[in-house]
Amino acid sequence: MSLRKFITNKTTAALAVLITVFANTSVFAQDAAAGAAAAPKVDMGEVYKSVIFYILVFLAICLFIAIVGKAIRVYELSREAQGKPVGINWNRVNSSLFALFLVLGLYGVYWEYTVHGSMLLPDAASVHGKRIDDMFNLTLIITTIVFIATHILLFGFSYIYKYSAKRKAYYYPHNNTIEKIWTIVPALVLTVLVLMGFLTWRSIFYKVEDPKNMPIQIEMTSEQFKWTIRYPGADGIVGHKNYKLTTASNALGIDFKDLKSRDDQMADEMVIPVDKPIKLILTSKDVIHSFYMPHFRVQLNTVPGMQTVFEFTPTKTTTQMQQETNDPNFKFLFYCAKICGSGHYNMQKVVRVVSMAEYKTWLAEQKTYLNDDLRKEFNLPVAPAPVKSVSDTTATDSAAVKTNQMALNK
Ligand SMILES: [Cu+2]
Repeated sequence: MSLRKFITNKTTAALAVLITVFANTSVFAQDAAAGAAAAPKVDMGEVYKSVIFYILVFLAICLFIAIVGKAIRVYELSREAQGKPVGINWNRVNSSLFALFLVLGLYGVYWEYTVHGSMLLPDAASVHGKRIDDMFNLTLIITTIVFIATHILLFGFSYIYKYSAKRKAYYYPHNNTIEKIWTIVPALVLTVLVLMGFLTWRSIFYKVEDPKNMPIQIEMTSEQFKWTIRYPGADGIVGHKNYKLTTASNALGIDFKDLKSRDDQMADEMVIPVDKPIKLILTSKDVIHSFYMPHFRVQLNTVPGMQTVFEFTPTKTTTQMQQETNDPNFKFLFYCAKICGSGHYNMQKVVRVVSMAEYKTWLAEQKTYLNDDLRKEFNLPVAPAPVKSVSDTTATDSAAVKTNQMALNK
């Protein structure tokens, strides 16, 4: 059997299979129609959800393209047989498609920047965030220029230098000047970007602390699937913790033998004063999570068995941000940015940036981790009974409130 005959046989066989499939489907369709007539409640919307429907649509499109292709081929062969010049100049068709693609593509870039550009995050609300945004913008401008220039060249050349019987290709194998330009220019641009990135990174992570403006420590502990916030209390230092001390009443495993732990406070939300450095101490109880505060351009992994630290200074209060974004419901949030399990989506909490005075008032109201049960557990003297009729707060709370106020007033 000759190859041609073999291929023809194969094609016939394939067509036969296709026809059988379609014939069967139509039989099914008739059955279904009959069924539908008997029970008028069949939901036709279901048909469009089935995989088979989309496979059939795909096959129909393929068949349509194949038929158009064959028709064009027949047209060309008939012209050839009549000795007429070739009907369709495919080089011109392809090159025009390239040109069209370039125009559509560039419009797509413009559309992306103008429509989706506004969906980027608002201006950074922290000191170092401004530097990160500047770097991001500079990188975006440079890459956009390069992207547009190279694509105009790529598609433009394909259009301009399409095959023509009137001219011959010029053999041009090498040019040192061009080689130098396209090696040195990207190398310089990349060096500048990498150096800027390095210096920005260093300014964020290796800054020298100002003894007159020491950061406020806040410890964040991640676990599946929540965050626990610990404020340092009056001494300004979060105390030791040890996972071996973890009990039902001491979920963080705080070591209350450490004096620095005794005044540590718990909080439901993260409240921080504006224009004051904040030192985040990030830890994890189970797997790796990622602490992420997009508006402050803060993101760092929390790793079980070690502490990671990120220092930043918020520059805008929540109220200010609500005015800037024209959204009275605007809230700063922090999230987990590492897919850590089924409840990952739920790992977010509110961050409230307020004035120093508001912060002090709020902090004074937060409870300490140490309570009477834990005092017993750690063999610590239980605090004296509260003075009657003074307030409803417990002795521990009012003691903590007092020490905090004393410390903040210093
Ligand atoms: Cu997560």
